[in-house]
Amino acid sequence: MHAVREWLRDASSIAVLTGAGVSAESGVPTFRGSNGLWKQYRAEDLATPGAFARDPKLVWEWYDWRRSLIAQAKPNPGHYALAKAEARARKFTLITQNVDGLHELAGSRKVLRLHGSIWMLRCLDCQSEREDRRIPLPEIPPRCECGGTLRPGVVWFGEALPAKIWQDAEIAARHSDLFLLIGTSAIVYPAAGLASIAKSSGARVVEINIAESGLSDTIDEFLQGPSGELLPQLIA
Ligand code: BV8
Ligand code: ZN
Repeated sequence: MHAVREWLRDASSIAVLTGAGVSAESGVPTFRGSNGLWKQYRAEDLATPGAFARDPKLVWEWYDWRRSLIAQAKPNPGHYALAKAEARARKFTLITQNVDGLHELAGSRKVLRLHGSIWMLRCLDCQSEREDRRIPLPEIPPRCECGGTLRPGVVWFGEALPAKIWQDAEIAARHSDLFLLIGTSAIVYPAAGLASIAKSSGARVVEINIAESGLSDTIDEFLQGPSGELLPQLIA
């Protein structure tokens, strides 16, 4: 812990990848944990374009339910610590797989949202995008003014990540000398690949998680514990 605090202080360029684990202490259920969101469903049943085409109502009911959970969630001390670290660091890029918007709520200024935002809706027909925070949504599936069907503004399995955002994330990982991997099972790609991009570019990689992840054997330092507790200690 002490060494990592020094690395944080001395780093010239920090990149961070967060996953659902950083929002767990805000009461937002993770995907694959014991009370995982996907326990009652399988990812391929819901977070794919095929699932939405087959049953937009089911997929929207799942997102509407998650939106109602997230609307009550507050950023936790881990989110605030990352916002503080950004303010203090020379170069700091926060990359998240989360769609809950809690990093922005905690004051993080530059957030690369690899998988989009649960608050954004996009029209399948006219492609118009809008933020809509109404919970519950007035109708499921929600409709666009053009008459088209609106989908959640998130990246589903089998869909490409937003090109510019992915490019910025890769550059940040490549140019980092310290890479923090926080609260992610590191199963989903290409997001999880950022850690090895950082490592192969010479960065030190530190993982913060309550349990081992898919990448735990490739990292330099593993800090076991809840991110809401460890991050404030690291970024005192
Ligand atoms: C792409 C949607 C190509 C938004 C998500 C076979 C078929 C099809 C595709 C694939 C395939 N094999 C591989 C793939 C690629 C696929 C993939 O990686 N699949 C995995 C499952 C093997 N990836 C994709 O499809 C990506 N796109 O490859 O496109 C392409 C290229 C060009 C052109 C066209 C296509 C798209 C991936 C995005 C998928 N969308 N979400 C939403 O509904 O949220 S992914 C979903 O998983 C979430 O976004 C989530 O963020 C992400 C990762 O999960 P985690 O965040 O890690 O959460 P998890 O629950 O897993 O883990 C929680 C962790 O926290 C645990 O480690 C736990 O220990 C820890 N924790 C818990 N509490 C705490 C804690 N840590 C600290 N403190 C705590 N308190
Ligand atoms: Zn439309």
